[in-house]
Amino acid sequence: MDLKKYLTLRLSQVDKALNTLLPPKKTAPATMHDAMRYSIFAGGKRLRPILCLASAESCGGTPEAALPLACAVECIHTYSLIHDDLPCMDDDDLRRGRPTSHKVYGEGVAVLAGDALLTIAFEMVAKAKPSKRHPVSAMVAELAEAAGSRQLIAGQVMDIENEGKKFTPAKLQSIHERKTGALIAASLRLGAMSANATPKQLQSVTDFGYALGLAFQIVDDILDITQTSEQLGKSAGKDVKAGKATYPALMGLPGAQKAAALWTKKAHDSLKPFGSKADRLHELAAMMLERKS
Ligand code: GRG
Repeated sequence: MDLKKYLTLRLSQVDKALNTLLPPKKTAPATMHDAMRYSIFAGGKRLRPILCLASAESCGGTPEAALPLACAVECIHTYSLIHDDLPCMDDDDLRRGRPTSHKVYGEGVAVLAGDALLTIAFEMVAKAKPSKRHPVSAMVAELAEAAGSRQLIAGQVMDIENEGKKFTPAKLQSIHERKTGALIAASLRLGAMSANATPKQLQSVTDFGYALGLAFQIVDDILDITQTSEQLGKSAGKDVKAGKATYPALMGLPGAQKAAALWTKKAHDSLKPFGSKADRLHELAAMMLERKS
């Protein structure tokens, strides 16, 4: 199957599963379930869940077994976007081509929709089946750690605390390892765990995830200055306006493009132990470097 067909197939499997796993729109309190669904089904690229499913396949497992875990990482990701867009954080009006949650539902409901997506993610993990090496408790711990105060939230705190300050490349990297890399790595690790991955396979997908996460973030910084808001479905040019430290600001556009290619190469190299079993992950990494939104 070519990559385009693969992406369409996996995206529709993820969306179908999310539709089943999330409470129906009219379940009370209807505003809450409407708000959760509004942000989840706003048209995200579903990169993290697709990486989760592809990782399971590379480790010899099935996408079906990884599906609740793929949905869980998407819920965490969407919650982080809703909260990141709030007036008390990045104060953004546009996300996934639509007005942000707080613009439509008000701040209170938007905060709670994020909280509810964060919470239901763990309900979804609890529905996953254990593999021989990896009990469901290990999967819960995996996601909690990646989303928690030492990783995803740590990245956001560092971002807030360092606003307007001078950055070294090392500092920027450590923020993005937490803010972007940890959830991408956890997506791959959870897929691998559902497929009974060996410690060696887990290490490979972890290294792949962190390298890919950095490449992804550098490309994100580049797109922020080279694309329009319409193309991105979110406000473009915000980083420069907010005086945010970004890779192009630190090393110029050509330097950032080189860095993205270098991290993508590191990502590819991490998959060596898999041989051709990781072909799909290689394709996804190449696509993420070339993406335009
Ligand atoms: C508020 C708890 C909390 C955390 C915020 C992840 C995060 C930390 C903020 C989101 C904004 C941001 C710049 C995240 C970095 C990762 C990133 C580029 C996210 C956008 O991901 P895409 O492009 O989005 O995969 P779609 O909409 O396609 O899913």
